[in-house]
Amino acid sequence: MRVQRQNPSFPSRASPRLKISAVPTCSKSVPSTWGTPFTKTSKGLATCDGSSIRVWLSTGYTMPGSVRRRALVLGFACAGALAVAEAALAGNGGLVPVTPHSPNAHRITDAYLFVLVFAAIVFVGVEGALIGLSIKYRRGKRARSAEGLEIHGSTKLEVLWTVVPVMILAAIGTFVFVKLPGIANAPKASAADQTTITVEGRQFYWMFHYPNGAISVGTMVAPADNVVNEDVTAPSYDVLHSWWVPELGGKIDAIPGRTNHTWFKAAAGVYPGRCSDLCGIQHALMTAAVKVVPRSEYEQFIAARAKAPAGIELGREEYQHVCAVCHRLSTAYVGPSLGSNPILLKAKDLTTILQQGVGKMPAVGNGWSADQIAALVAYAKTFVSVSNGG
Ligand code: HEC
Ligand SMILES: [Cu+2]
Repeated sequence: MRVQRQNPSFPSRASPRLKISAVPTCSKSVPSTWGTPFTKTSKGLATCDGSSIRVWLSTGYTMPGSVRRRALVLGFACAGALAVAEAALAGNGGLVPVTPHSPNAHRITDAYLFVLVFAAIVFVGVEGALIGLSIKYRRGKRARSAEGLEIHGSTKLEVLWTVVPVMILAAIGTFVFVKLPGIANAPKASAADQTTITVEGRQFYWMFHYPNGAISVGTMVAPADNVVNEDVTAPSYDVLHSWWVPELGGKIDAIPGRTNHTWFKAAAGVYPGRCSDLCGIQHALMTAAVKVVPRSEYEQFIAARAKAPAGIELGREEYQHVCAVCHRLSTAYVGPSLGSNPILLKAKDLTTILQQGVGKMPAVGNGWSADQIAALVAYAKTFVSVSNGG
């Protein structure tokens, strides 16, 4: 028997519970007034499957038990997977940041833990009350149409849940404002106990400039137990990046044409960092390392770099942190393979490509000095093999 379609007319939402007795439990005799966007299936009529909050709201219709159970299991499975994924990624239980190794990073972790304690108490309190009260006041055997308890205000409770949050916020605010200056401002240090390194964010690599003019790419070398001031910037023609070495402090934006300041003071060690702004296609490979070494070793390193600015070591860094992000030697990747490309051996041609870009390749070497290009050529000579007659 075909049911003549009519314009949908929703049952009133004002008293949905009264409609219950009229609602069938399966689709065989679904009233044609259910012709809502939710129930217009290919069969043209409502079905028992799927969930529609609208239908529920307007009718009080409840999903069959099996559907509800499946949704519940799925929900728990998703929540479980999420919880485990976070822990697996973080490697330290997923609850706290990496172990800090610089005074400013310590303060950031302290602030995080301070807030976490309140958040945990509030979470357990609110969720506990939610679950407990849901169980305590569940419908149980009461009729579906029975009205719930009518509850009037509780002055004591209302004062409590106004005053306690205000006190929590005041405590957090005070704590953070006390800690903040120690995060932003580097401690005073004598000239011999500090240095300033410029951190330049570029698509898709980090370049470091040292006080004596030396340059490194991808790995920053810094003196141990000294205050290291970082001037973080990006060239005016580049995009936004964000310098982040979690163990040594917070994120700081590398903004084209501007300079932001941050600092760290760490014991010897290697601390991984990365760009934390989505800055383009190979953003995920925009990684870096901060290698903290004894002051004498640091002095040696920058002196050697400044003396031989076209050295093969710089070339290797440039290739690995700039070119290898998009190129492979023998297979095409984002760009064509470079293993037998003669351009890499000719400083002049290479300069043109790196400073102006070519086709879809951005001008990754814009602003590089002749020495920097010579360093890349020197390194390329160790792996590029050009067949004769090519
Ligand atoms: C962001 C990705 C990216 C980076 C980084 C990159 N390239 Fe490229 N490169 C490309 C793409 C894409 C092409 C293909 C350009 C086209 O023809 O559209 C290319 C092409 C080339 C070519 C071939 C040009 C030709 O006409 O034969 C050379 C040589 C080259 N790149 C060298 C380099 C070197 C050296 C570096 C490192 C300093 C580098 N590229 C870094 C993406 C990149
Ligand atoms: Cu970036």
